[in-house]
Amino acid sequence: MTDQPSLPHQPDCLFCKIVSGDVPATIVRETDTTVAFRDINPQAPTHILVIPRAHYPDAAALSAAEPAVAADVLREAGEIAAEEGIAETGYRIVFNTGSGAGQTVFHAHAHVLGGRGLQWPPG
Ligand code: DGP
Repeated sequence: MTDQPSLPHQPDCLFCKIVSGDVPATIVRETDTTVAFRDINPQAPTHILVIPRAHYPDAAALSAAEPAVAADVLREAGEIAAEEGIAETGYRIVFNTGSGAGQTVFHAHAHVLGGRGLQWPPG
């Protein structure tokens, strides 16, 4: 049996705890590299977070270290939009990056938002 390389993990990270099942969440999809779950404080009728299983503090760090996993996150976001029925009317994928942009959880995540009209520019 070969050893699996361990994923980057931060014991104190909320989203790492969702990945491990130590914090409950409403999971909508999972892959070998990603987990998607409903946001606890939804900002739109559909508001789902897609995260890598591995801990990277933000989308820039994820895409620099693991571009294929960053692509997995984006592909999952699109699949979820189709499954949730928001693809036809339009939806938004948001990566808040840095506290000045509103990032509060420092484990890379894509917000998938839709089901209502979305304004531009965002606040
Ligand atoms: P951001 O502000 O971009 O870092 O987004 C973090 C999101 O995480 C925010 O929309 C709320 C959501 N969130 C925070 N804590 C929890 C939690 O315990 N469970 C779930 N499902 N979502 C959470």
